[in-house]
Amino acid sequence: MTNTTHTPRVFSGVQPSGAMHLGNYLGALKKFAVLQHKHECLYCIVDLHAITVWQDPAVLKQQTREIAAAYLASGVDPKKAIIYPQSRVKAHTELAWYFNCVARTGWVNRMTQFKDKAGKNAERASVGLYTYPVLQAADILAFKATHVPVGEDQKQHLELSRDIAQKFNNDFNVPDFFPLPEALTQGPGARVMSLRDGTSKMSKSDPSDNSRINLTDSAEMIVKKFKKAKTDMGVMPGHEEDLSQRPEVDNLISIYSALSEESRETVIGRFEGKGFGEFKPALADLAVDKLAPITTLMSRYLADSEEIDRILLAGADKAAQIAEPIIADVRKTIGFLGT
Ligand code: AQP
Repeated sequence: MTNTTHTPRVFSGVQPSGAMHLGNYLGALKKFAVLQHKHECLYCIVDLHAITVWQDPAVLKQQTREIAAAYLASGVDPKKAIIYPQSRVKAHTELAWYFNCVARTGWVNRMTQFKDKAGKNAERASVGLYTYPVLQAADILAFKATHVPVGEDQKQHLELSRDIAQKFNNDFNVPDFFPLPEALTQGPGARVMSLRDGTSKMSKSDPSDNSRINLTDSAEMIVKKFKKAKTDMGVMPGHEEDLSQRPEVDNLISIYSALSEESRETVIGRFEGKGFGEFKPALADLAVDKLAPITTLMSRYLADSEEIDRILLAGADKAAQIAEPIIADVRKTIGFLGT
Protein backbone atom coordinates (compact mmCIF):
# COMPACT_ATOMS: atom_id res chain seq x y z
CA MET A 1 0.00 0.00 0.00
CA THR A 2 1.25 3.50 -0.80
CA ASN A 3 1.43 6.18 1.86
CA THR A 4 -1.26 8.83 2.17
CA THR A 5 -1.77 11.43 4.84
CA HIS A 6 -4.64 9.26 6.07
CA THR A 7 -4.31 6.17 8.23
CA PRO A 8 -4.81 3.14 5.99
CA ARG A 9 -8.34 1.80 6.28
CA VAL A 10 -9.85 -0.85 4.03
CA PHE A 11 -13.46 -0.90 2.83
CA SER A 12 -15.20 -3.24 0.43
CA GLY A 13 -18.64 -4.66 -0.20
CA VAL A 14 -20.57 -7.38 -1.98
CA GLN A 15 -24.18 -7.14 -3.13
CA PRO A 16 -26.70 -9.65 -1.76
CA SER A 17 -28.15 -9.99 -5.24
CA GLY A 18 -27.66 -13.73 -5.73
CA ALA A 19 -25.28 -16.59 -5.14
CA MET A 20 -21.64 -15.66 -4.66
CA HIS A 21 -19.40 -17.00 -7.38
CA LEU A 22 -15.75 -17.74 -8.04
CA GLY A 23 -15.23 -14.23 -9.47
CA ASN A 24 -16.47 -12.61 -6.25
CA TYR A 25 -14.25 -14.97 -4.27
CA LEU A 26 -11.03 -14.46 -6.27
CA GLY A 27 -11.61 -10.78 -7.06
CA ALA A 28 -12.60 -9.68 -3.57
CA LEU A 29 -13.24 -12.16 -0.76
CA LYS A 30 -9.91 -13.95 -0.87
CA LYS A 31 -8.17 -10.64 -0.24
CA PHE A 32 -10.45 -9.68 2.65
CA ALA A 33 -9.07 -12.22 5.11
CA VAL A 34 -5.47 -11.34 4.26
CA LEU A 35 -5.98 -7.61 4.70
CA GLN A 36 -7.67 -7.90 8.10
CA HIS A 37 -4.31 -8.89 9.61
CA LYS A 38 -2.63 -5.73 8.37
CA HIS A 39 -5.23 -2.96 8.55
CA GLU A 40 -8.52 -1.84 10.01
CA CYS A 41 -11.11 -3.34 7.64
CA LEU A 42 -14.81 -2.86 7.02
CA TYR A 43 -16.61 -5.41 4.86
CA CYS A 44 -20.12 -4.36 4.03
CA ILE A 45 -23.02 -6.30 2.56
CA VAL A 46 -24.32 -3.69 0.19
CA ASP A 47 -28.05 -4.32 0.28
CA LEU A 48 -28.80 -0.73 -0.81
CA HIS A 49 -26.88 -1.44 -4.00
CA ALA A 50 -28.71 -4.73 -4.48
CA ILE A 51 -32.11 -3.01 -4.57
CA THR A 52 -31.10 -0.87 -7.56
CA VAL A 53 -32.56 -3.84 -9.43
CA TRP A 54 -35.63 -5.72 -8.19
CA GLN A 55 -35.02 -7.97 -5.18
CA ASP A 56 -37.74 -10.17 -3.77
CA PRO A 57 -38.21 -8.98 -0.15
CA ALA A 58 -38.70 -12.57 0.95
CA VAL A 59 -35.21 -13.54 -0.23
CA LEU A 60 -33.16 -10.38 0.35
CA LYS A 61 -32.65 -11.09 4.06
CA GLN A 62 -31.53 -14.64 3.38
CA GLN A 63 -29.16 -13.50 0.64
CA THR A 64 -27.71 -10.96 3.07
CA ARG A 65 -27.01 -13.77 5.53
CA GLU A 66 -25.48 -15.86 2.74
CA ILE A 67 -22.97 -13.13 1.91
CA ALA A 68 -22.14 -12.84 5.62
CA ALA A 69 -21.63 -16.61 5.76
CA ALA A 70 -19.35 -16.40 2.72
CA TYR A 71 -17.28 -13.67 4.41
CA LEU A 72 -16.94 -15.75 7.56
CA ALA A 73 -16.22 -18.97 5.67
CA SER A 74 -13.49 -17.22 3.67
CA GLY A 75 -11.72 -16.43 6.91
CA VAL A 76 -13.00 -12.95 7.79
CA ASP A 77 -12.96 -12.78 11.58
CA PRO A 78 -15.55 -10.41 13.09
CA LYS A 79 -13.17 -9.80 16.00
CA LYS A 80 -10.67 -8.35 13.52
CA ALA A 81 -12.81 -6.88 10.74
CA ILE A 82 -16.20 -5.18 10.88
CA ILE A 83 -18.88 -6.92 8.83
CA TYR A 84 -22.33 -5.35 8.56
CA PRO A 85 -25.30 -4.65 6.27
CA GLN A 86 -25.18 -1.26 4.55
CA SER A 87 -28.84 -0.41 5.26
CA ARG A 88 -28.19 -0.41 9.04
CA VAL A 89 -25.74 2.52 8.83
CA LYS A 90 -27.41 5.78 7.85
CA ALA A 91 -24.12 7.49 6.94
CA HIS A 92 -24.15 5.72 3.55
CA THR A 93 -27.36 7.34 2.32
CA GLU A 94 -26.71 10.72 3.87
CA LEU A 95 -23.27 11.08 2.32
CA ALA A 96 -24.58 9.70 -0.98
CA TRP A 97 -26.96 12.66 -1.21
CA TYR A 98 -24.20 15.18 -0.57
CA PHE A 99 -22.10 13.42 -3.21
CA ASN A 100 -25.01 13.48 -5.66
CA CYS A 101 -24.67 17.24 -5.40
CA VAL A 102 -20.88 17.15 -5.86
CA ALA A 103 -20.63 14.64 -8.73
CA ARG A 104 -21.34 15.89 -12.25
CA THR A 105 -23.87 14.14 -14.47
CA GLY A 106 -21.20 13.95 -17.21
CA TRP A 107 -19.05 11.82 -14.90
CA VAL A 108 -21.87 9.42 -14.08
CA ASN A 109 -22.91 9.22 -17.75
CA ARG A 110 -19.53 7.72 -18.56
CA MET A 111 -19.91 4.72 -16.23
CA THR A 112 -19.83 1.60 -18.39
CA GLN A 113 -21.38 -0.68 -15.76
CA PHE A 114 -24.63 1.29 -15.92
CA LYS A 115 -24.66 0.93 -19.70
CA ASP A 116 -23.98 -2.82 -19.38
CA LYS A 117 -26.59 -3.41 -16.69
CA ALA A 118 -29.30 -1.13 -18.06
CA GLY A 119 -28.76 -2.44 -21.59
CA LYS A 120 -30.96 -1.07 -24.34
CA ASN A 121 -33.66 -0.20 -21.86
CA ALA A 122 -31.82 2.56 -19.96
CA GLU A 123 -34.97 4.70 -19.73
CA ARG A 124 -36.63 1.98 -17.68
CA ALA A 125 -33.68 1.42 -15.32
CA SER A 126 -34.03 2.74 -11.76
CA VAL A 127 -32.54 6.11 -10.85
CA GLY A 128 -30.72 4.15 -8.12
CA LEU A 129 -28.91 2.05 -10.72
CA TYR A 130 -27.78 5.26 -12.44
CA THR A 131 -26.44 6.86 -9.24
CA TYR A 132 -25.07 3.55 -7.88
CA PRO A 133 -21.40 4.64 -8.26
CA VAL A 134 -22.12 7.80 -6.24
CA LEU A 135 -23.46 5.66 -3.39
CA GLN A 136 -20.35 3.53 -3.75
CA ALA A 137 -18.16 6.62 -3.29
CA ALA A 138 -20.16 7.43 -0.15
CA ASP A 139 -19.71 3.86 1.15
CA ILE A 140 -15.95 4.19 0.97
CA LEU A 141 -15.57 7.80 2.06
CA ALA A 142 -18.02 7.67 4.98
CA PHE A 143 -15.12 5.88 6.68
CA LYS A 144 -12.34 7.82 4.96
CA ALA A 145 -11.20 4.44 3.65
CA THR A 146 -7.95 4.57 1.72
CA HIS A 147 -7.93 1.15 0.05
CA VAL A 148 -10.61 -0.90 -1.63
CA PRO A 149 -10.04 -4.56 -2.55
CA VAL A 150 -12.22 -5.18 -5.63
CA GLY A 151 -12.25 -6.93 -8.98
CA GLU A 152 -11.15 -5.04 -12.10
CA ASP A 153 -14.77 -4.35 -13.07
CA GLN A 154 -14.89 -1.79 -10.26
CA LYS A 155 -11.85 0.23 -11.35
CA GLN A 156 -13.88 2.89 -13.14
CA HIS A 157 -16.14 3.36 -10.11
CA LEU A 158 -13.08 3.79 -7.91
CA GLU A 159 -11.83 6.51 -10.26
CA LEU A 160 -15.17 8.26 -9.81
CA SER A 161 -14.82 7.99 -6.01
CA ARG A 162 -11.45 9.70 -6.27
CA ASP A 163 -12.90 12.45 -8.47
CA ILE A 164 -15.76 13.04 -6.03
CA ALA A 165 -13.40 13.11 -3.03
CA GLN A 166 -11.09 15.55 -4.83
CA LYS A 167 -13.95 17.84 -5.89
CA PHE A 168 -15.42 17.92 -2.38
CA ASN A 169 -11.99 18.80 -0.95
CA ASN A 170 -11.56 21.56 -3.58
CA ASP A 171 -15.12 22.96 -3.50
CA PHE A 172 -15.14 23.37 0.27
CA ASN A 173 -11.47 24.25 0.51
CA VAL A 174 -10.70 21.38 2.85
CA PRO A 175 -7.54 19.88 1.32
CA ASP A 176 -7.02 16.27 2.35
CA PHE A 177 -10.41 16.04 4.11
CA PHE A 178 -11.24 12.92 2.12
CA PRO A 179 -8.49 10.53 1.05
CA LEU A 180 -8.32 9.56 -2.62
CA PRO A 181 -9.06 5.83 -2.26
CA GLU A 182 -7.03 3.29 -4.19
CA ALA A 183 -8.38 0.10 -5.75
CA LEU A 184 -6.52 -3.07 -4.80
CA THR A 185 -7.04 -5.17 -7.91
CA GLN A 186 -3.74 -7.03 -8.24
CA GLY A 187 -3.62 -10.74 -8.92
CA PRO A 188 -4.76 -13.24 -11.54
CA GLY A 189 -8.29 -13.47 -10.05
CA ALA A 190 -9.04 -9.78 -10.63
CA ARG A 191 -11.12 -10.47 -13.72
CA VAL A 192 -12.73 -13.91 -13.83
CA MET A 193 -14.70 -14.41 -17.03
CA SER A 194 -17.80 -16.45 -17.79
CA LEU A 195 -17.23 -20.16 -18.44
CA ARG A 196 -19.50 -19.85 -21.48
CA ASP A 197 -17.97 -16.70 -22.98
CA GLY A 198 -14.42 -15.59 -22.28
CA THR A 199 -15.22 -11.99 -23.21
CA SER A 200 -17.87 -11.31 -20.56
CA LYS A 201 -17.28 -11.38 -16.84
CA MET A 202 -18.52 -14.10 -14.53
CA SER A 203 -21.60 -12.57 -12.95
CA LYS A 204 -24.39 -13.43 -10.49
CA SER A 205 -26.99 -12.10 -12.87
CA ASP A 206 -25.93 -14.16 -15.91
CA PRO A 207 -29.03 -16.23 -16.75
CA SER A 208 -26.87 -19.30 -17.43
CA ASP A 209 -25.87 -21.06 -14.22
CA ASN A 210 -23.23 -22.93 -16.24
CA SER A 211 -21.44 -19.62 -16.80
CA ARG A 212 -20.25 -19.49 -13.19
CA ILE A 213 -19.03 -21.58 -10.28
CA ASN A 214 -21.16 -20.69 -7.26
CA LEU A 215 -19.65 -20.93 -3.80
CA THR A 216 -22.57 -23.20 -2.92
CA ASP A 217 -22.01 -25.64 -5.84
CA SER A 218 -21.37 -29.28 -4.94
CA ALA A 219 -18.14 -30.98 -6.04
CA GLU A 220 -20.07 -32.84 -8.77
CA MET A 221 -21.52 -29.59 -10.05
CA ILE A 222 -18.08 -27.93 -10.17
CA VAL A 223 -16.65 -30.87 -12.14
CA LYS A 224 -19.62 -30.76 -14.52
CA LYS A 225 -19.37 -27.02 -15.11
CA PHE A 226 -15.64 -27.12 -15.87
CA LYS A 227 -16.20 -30.09 -18.18
CA LYS A 228 -18.79 -28.06 -20.08
CA ALA A 229 -16.70 -24.85 -20.03
CA LYS A 230 -16.23 -23.42 -23.51
CA THR A 231 -12.74 -23.90 -24.99
CA ASP A 232 -11.62 -24.38 -28.60
CA MET A 233 -10.21 -27.00 -30.96
CA GLY A 234 -6.56 -26.44 -29.92
CA VAL A 235 -4.41 -27.84 -27.13
CA MET A 236 -2.98 -26.04 -24.09
CA PRO A 237 -0.61 -23.24 -25.17
CA GLY A 238 3.11 -23.01 -24.50
CA HIS A 239 3.38 -19.21 -24.34
CA GLU A 240 1.36 -16.16 -23.22
CA GLU A 241 1.40 -14.83 -26.80
CA ASP A 242 -0.52 -17.90 -27.99
CA LEU A 243 -3.48 -16.80 -25.85
CA SER A 244 -4.29 -13.47 -27.49
CA GLN A 245 -7.14 -14.94 -29.57
CA ARG A 246 -8.21 -17.59 -27.03
CA PRO A 247 -10.15 -15.76 -24.28
CA GLU A 248 -11.79 -18.88 -22.82
CA VAL A 249 -8.50 -20.76 -22.44
CA ASP A 250 -6.85 -17.61 -21.09
CA ASN A 251 -9.60 -17.40 -18.46
CA LEU A 252 -9.22 -21.03 -17.35
CA ILE A 253 -5.46 -20.53 -16.97
CA SER A 254 -6.07 -17.42 -14.84
CA ILE A 255 -8.51 -19.33 -12.65
CA TYR A 256 -6.01 -22.16 -12.19
CA SER A 257 -3.25 -19.69 -11.39
CA ALA A 258 -5.39 -17.74 -8.89
CA LEU A 259 -6.55 -20.88 -7.10
CA SER A 260 -3.14 -22.57 -6.98
CA GLU A 261 -1.34 -19.29 -6.23
CA GLU A 262 1.21 -20.14 -8.93
CA SER A 263 2.22 -17.77 -11.71
CA ARG A 264 0.51 -18.11 -15.10
CA GLU A 265 3.91 -18.95 -16.53
CA THR A 266 4.19 -21.98 -14.22
CA VAL A 267 0.69 -23.15 -15.09
CA ILE A 268 1.29 -22.72 -18.84
CA GLY A 269 4.61 -24.61 -18.52
CA ARG A 270 2.96 -27.52 -16.68
CA PHE A 271 0.14 -28.05 -19.18
CA GLU A 272 1.89 -27.10 -22.44
CA GLY A 273 0.65 -29.27 -25.33
CA LYS A 274 -1.83 -31.20 -23.16
CA GLY A 275 -5.43 -31.61 -24.22
CA PHE A 276 -8.39 -30.07 -22.37
CA GLY A 277 -9.36 -33.61 -21.38
CA GLU A 278 -6.39 -33.48 -19.04
CA PHE A 279 -6.42 -29.80 -18.04
CA LYS A 280 -10.12 -29.45 -17.20
CA PRO A 281 -10.25 -32.29 -14.64
CA ALA A 282 -7.06 -30.95 -13.01
CA LEU A 283 -8.66 -27.52 -12.77
CA ALA A 284 -11.91 -28.98 -11.41
CA ASP A 285 -10.02 -30.97 -8.75
CA LEU A 286 -8.13 -27.87 -7.70
CA ALA A 287 -11.34 -25.81 -7.50
CA VAL A 288 -13.11 -28.47 -5.44
CA ASP A 289 -10.10 -28.68 -3.16
CA LYS A 290 -10.10 -24.93 -2.52
CA LEU A 291 -13.85 -24.28 -2.48
CA ALA A 292 -15.27 -27.34 -0.68
CA PRO A 293 -14.04 -26.21 2.76
CA ILE A 294 -15.64 -22.79 2.17
CA THR A 295 -18.94 -24.33 1.05
CA THR A 296 -19.00 -26.59 4.12
CA LEU A 297 -18.25 -23.73 6.47
CA MET A 298 -20.87 -21.52 4.80
CA SER A 299 -23.62 -24.03 5.46
CA ARG A 300 -22.43 -24.42 9.05
CA TYR A 301 -22.69 -20.65 9.59
CA LEU A 302 -26.03 -20.48 7.80
CA ALA A 303 -27.46 -23.11 10.15
CA ASP A 304 -27.32 -20.49 12.92
CA SER A 305 -28.91 -17.41 11.40
CA GLU A 306 -29.38 -15.79 14.83
CA GLU A 307 -25.62 -15.76 15.32
CA ILE A 308 -25.10 -14.25 11.86
CA ASP A 309 -27.66 -11.54 12.64
CA ARG A 310 -25.96 -10.84 15.97
CA ILE A 311 -22.56 -10.43 14.25
CA LEU A 312 -24.03 -8.16 11.55
CA LEU A 313 -25.93 -5.89 13.94
CA ALA A 314 -22.93 -5.57 16.27
CA GLY A 315 -20.80 -4.78 13.20
CA ALA A 316 -23.27 -2.07 12.14
CA ASP A 317 -22.96 -0.37 15.55
CA LYS A 318 -19.17 -0.32 15.25
CA ALA A 319 -19.32 0.99 11.67
CA ALA A 320 -21.77 3.74 12.68
CA GLN A 321 -19.41 4.85 15.45
CA ILE A 322 -16.61 5.33 12.94
CA ALA A 323 -18.75 7.09 10.33
CA GLU A 324 -20.78 9.42 12.55
CA PRO A 325 -17.98 11.89 13.48
CA ILE A 326 -16.88 11.97 9.84
CA ILE A 327 -20.42 12.78 8.68
CA ALA A 328 -20.74 15.40 11.45
CA ASP A 329 -17.61 17.09 10.01
CA VAL A 330 -19.09 16.89 6.51
CA ARG A 331 -22.32 18.59 7.66
CA LYS A 332 -20.30 21.35 9.31
CA THR A 333 -18.10 21.75 6.23
CA ILE A 334 -21.16 22.14 4.01
CA GLY A 335 -22.57 24.75 6.38
CA PHE A 336 -25.81 23.27 7.67
CA LEU A 337 -27.62 25.04 10.51
CA GLY A 338 -26.97 23.56 13.94
CA THR A 339 -23.52 22.22 13.10
N1 AQP B 1 -16.02 -11.83 -12.60
C1 AQP B 1 -15.38 -11.22 -11.60
N2 AQP B 1 -14.05 -11.33 -11.47
C2 AQP B 1 -13.38 -10.73 -10.44
N3 AQP B 1 -14.04 -10.02 -9.48
C3 AQP B 1 -15.36 -9.90 -9.58
N4 AQP B 1 -16.28 -9.28 -8.81
C4 AQP B 1 -17.52 -9.47 -9.34
N5 AQP B 1 -17.44 -10.20 -10.44
C5 AQP B 1 -16.12 -10.50 -10.63
C6 AQP B 1 -15.95 -8.54 -7.60
O1 AQP B 1 -16.74 -9.05 -6.55
C7 AQP B 1 -17.03 -7.99 -5.65
C8 AQP B 1 -18.48 -7.97 -5.34
O2 AQP B 1 -19.22 -7.67 -6.52
P1 AQP B 1 -20.75 -7.32 -6.39
O3 AQP B 1 -21.52 -8.50 -6.08
O4 AQP B 1 -20.92 -6.23 -5.44
O5 AQP B 1 -21.16 -6.72 -7.76
P2 AQP B 1 -20.80 -7.06 -9.22
O6 AQP B 1 -19.40 -6.63 -9.52
O7 AQP B 1 -21.85 -6.41 -10.03
O8 AQP B 1 -20.86 -8.64 -9.27
P3 AQP B 1 -21.75 -9.51 -10.19
O9 AQP B 1 -21.51 -10.92 -9.90
O10 AQP B 1 -21.55 -9.10 -11.60
O11 AQP B 1 -23.19 -9.18 -9.69
P4 AQP B 1 -24.45 -8.75 -10.54
O12 AQP B 1 -24.57 -9.77 -11.62
O13 AQP B 1 -25.56 -8.79 -9.54
O14 AQP B 1 -24.17 -7.40 -11.06
C9 AQP B 1 -16.52 -6.71 -6.30
O15 AQP B 1 -15.27 -6.39 -5.73
C10 AQP B 1 -16.34 -7.08 -7.73
O16 AQP B 1 -15.33 -6.34 -8.35
